[in-house]
Amino acid sequence: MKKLLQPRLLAAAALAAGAAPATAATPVFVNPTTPYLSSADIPVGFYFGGAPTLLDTLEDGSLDASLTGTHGVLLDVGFGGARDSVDADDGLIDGNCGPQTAGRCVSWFNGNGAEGVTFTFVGSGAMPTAFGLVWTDGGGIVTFSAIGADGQSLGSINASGFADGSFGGTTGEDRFFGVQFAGGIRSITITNSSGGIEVDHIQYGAMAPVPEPGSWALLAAGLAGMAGCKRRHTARA
Ligand SMILES: [Ca+2]
Ligand SMILES: [Ca+2]
Ligand SMILES: [Ca+2]
Repeated sequence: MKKLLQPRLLAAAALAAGAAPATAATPVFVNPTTPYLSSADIPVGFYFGGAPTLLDTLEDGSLDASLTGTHGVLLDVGFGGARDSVDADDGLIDGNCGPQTAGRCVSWFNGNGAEGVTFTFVGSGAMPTAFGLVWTDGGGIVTFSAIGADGQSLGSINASGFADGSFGGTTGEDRFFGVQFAGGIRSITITNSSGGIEVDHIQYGAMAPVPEPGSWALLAAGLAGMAGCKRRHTARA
């Protein structure tokens, strides 16, 4: 409840100050600049209630049935080359998760980074309103984009400067990319401009509900009332 109330109060404060609140029609892209080493590094507030509906580490050797992956392949234990999984997937956050470490360290790989990889929601029920993954290897400029429930583009973001140039399973470069959109997200795509691309921890869930316009007015009025009470209390003191 605390996580839900805080953004509402902040938004109400912004509204009182004359700023426009976020609307359901505005996709929000998230790309932290710190490493994603385990699910504990999912950005705070990205999912309503704090946790995704699905978090696929790929460690069971398959992609969840509610998703399809286009371009590339699942890199399981049989893959002879380097794999680059999220650090904690071998049970130990130690700066590495690949064939040279204990555990499976499964990920998803496409040797053509410019073609990239796309994950599409094909499950039953409502489409996700928060959808993300973790980039674990590649090079150049990374581009993350999304398609909405009606097939429309939700836009994209670019990021660069964090790739370490190693394909040996190192994890300090690994980054979360995600998008929130109240209208529903059908698919996400990630590419990079140099070499191959590898990703892991494909995940989705629900974003926090966006208050209706009437709720904004009530919240703003409530905030103004609280400020008035504080002023009167201060005047009596
Ligand atoms: Ca590890
Ligand atoms: Ca993994
Ligand atoms: Ca890596």
